[in-house]
Amino acid sequence: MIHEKVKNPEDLRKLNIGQLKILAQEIRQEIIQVISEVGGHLASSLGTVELTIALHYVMNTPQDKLIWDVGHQAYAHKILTDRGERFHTLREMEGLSGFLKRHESEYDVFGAGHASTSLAAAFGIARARDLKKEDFKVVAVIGDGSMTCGLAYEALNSASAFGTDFMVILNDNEMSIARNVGAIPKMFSRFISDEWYNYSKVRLEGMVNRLRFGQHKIGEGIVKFSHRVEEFVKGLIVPGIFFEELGFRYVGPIDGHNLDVLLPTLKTILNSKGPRVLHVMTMKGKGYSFAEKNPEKYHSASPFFIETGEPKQKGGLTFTDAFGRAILEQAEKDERIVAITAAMPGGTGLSEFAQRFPQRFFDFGIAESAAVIAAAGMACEGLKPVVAIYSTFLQRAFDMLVHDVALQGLPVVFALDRGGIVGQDGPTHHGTFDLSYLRMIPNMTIMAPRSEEELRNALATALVHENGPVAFRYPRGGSGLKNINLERPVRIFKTGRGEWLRNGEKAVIIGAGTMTNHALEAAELLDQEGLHVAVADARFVKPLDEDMILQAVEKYDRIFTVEDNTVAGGFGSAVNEFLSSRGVEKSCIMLALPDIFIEHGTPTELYEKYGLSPARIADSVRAVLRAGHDRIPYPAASSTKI
Ligand SMILES: Cc1ncc(C[n+]2csc(CCOP(=O)(O)OP(=O)(O)O)c2C)c(N)n1
Repeated sequence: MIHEKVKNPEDLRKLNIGQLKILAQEIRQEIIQVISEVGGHLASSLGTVELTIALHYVMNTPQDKLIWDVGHQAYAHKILTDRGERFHTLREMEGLSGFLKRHESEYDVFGAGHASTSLAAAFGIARARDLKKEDFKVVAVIGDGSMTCGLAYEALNSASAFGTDFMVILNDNEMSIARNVGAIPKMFSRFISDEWYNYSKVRLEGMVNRLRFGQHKIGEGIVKFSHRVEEFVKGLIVPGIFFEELGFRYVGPIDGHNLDVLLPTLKTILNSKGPRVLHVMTMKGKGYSFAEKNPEKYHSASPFFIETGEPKQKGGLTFTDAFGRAILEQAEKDERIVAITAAMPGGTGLSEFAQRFPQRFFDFGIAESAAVIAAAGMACEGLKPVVAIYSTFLQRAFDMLVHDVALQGLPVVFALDRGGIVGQDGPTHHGTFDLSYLRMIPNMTIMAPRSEEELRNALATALVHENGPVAFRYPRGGSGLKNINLERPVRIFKTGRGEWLRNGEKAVIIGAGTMTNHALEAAELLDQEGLHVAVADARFVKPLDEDMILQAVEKYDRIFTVEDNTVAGGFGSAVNEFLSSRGVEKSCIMLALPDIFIEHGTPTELYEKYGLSPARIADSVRAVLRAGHDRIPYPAASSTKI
């Protein structure tokens, strides 16, 4: 196996083109094999195997800087940069990260997980190089999906104004997670369907095929014919008028799976100067037929059987499913309801809504900020916008929440999926800041439903709320609770009212969201030891159920709060702020995530590590009640650095 001998780009550069082609096949098999076991971003990574090989081959990495966008397409990059032997640990706790991480490898030049950052990062690195009078190449790879985000254009705008010497690879597979949306991807595909392109492609392939890649002579071959490729390259500029107008030299599109074409073209463009774009066509899922046919399904796959493509485990009802159903149910009754997503129609449960109400469905692409402002605009005109975004990606639109929605008191509903710990996608994807960043915004109402049924009620409640925005956040997966019935009549919650779930003797745990379920389980464990604690569901993180908290203070010696949000400014913080504002001497003991970036691992592992599993909650309560500890020590700040 060639790939066992190729540990890093230096080894790679010793291979000839025939060996590179075999290596590509081997890496592809390795990716399919490992992802079928551990799950992960299969389709995107299969699409970039040749591109990765070619880039490391022609660039002098790690001295030259290669910057990937999102980082979900970088599995081949990991395998080829001294991490091949650990690749099977991908996404496992303490194993390799599923994204890019500066602290994992010197080849991971810029950490990523959120989209559309690579161009600005590359610009910054290239400018720093120039100021320091250093000499290396900078290449940023960005997907067509990530080009739907304004950040990419902000970077292009500055980069060309400074005449920055760096190269952009537009990795175009005509897909975001779902089919790409909007005018810009359409423009890219016009380049491809151009008759002129087809003519040029034939010309380039003919020319490159005539290059002689004899054993070990690939470098020579490229140099010898580079002037002809250069000539050809000039001819390719015509369709890139868009980039050209932005001050970038445009080349392409070329076939991103054909090393015979990729290598000489990359080399030539890499060695030229100024801001430049190479447009590369790739196929998402390339080499695994199920993923080629259904790239959306395999964008982020859970473990699957290679032969059938079927998932190894079938899940039950999820919060996302319940949200998808609940919004359909509401939309049938009220035609002012519109649904908005930012490139995640499937992930947020809106696929069926999109089919049923295409006129009332808006996918903005990876443009969370614009999506939120547009929702505010719709609310101005009396529509009822429901913005469904993952908690972590709404961070992108923080100012829009403040300035465009809350300040104007507009009734926009935010359905925040993937709140709390998401698991193996790790620190870039955990939704562990939302209660804090939402709570500090005036006019904001925040709910945290603890079950799929509560989520349905939370949506109904949010839609009748007319004074300002309402957000409700819920985790990845399902609550696993029995007796969930999504057919019962919906309940409109009284704003700022929680619910007592069980009585106890000395202590009470007040939970936010699904952590309330962990609290209930913890209480059952403690029952067995003769310690009876009460449990309440806060339901609203803002406004707080102040009466409930005051009752808790009166009735119980000890009050605990539990949440899967950072301890900094979250639910427990809110309770303590309230207690202090009322001059209550007691404070609550906050069971929450520590003020660090939480690493990747399964939710079960992470709840256990950070004291939020039922058993660990019970440990904390026991330590306070039995041993008289006053504080629960947070785990040492071994913060994950990305
Ligand atoms: C800010 C942000 N919003 C949403 C996502 C979720 N997301 C991950 S990859 C992706 C699609 C990216 O498409 P593209 O750049 O074309 O890469 P491809 O997967 O097609 O290779 C999306 C929407 C994200 N990572 N970051």
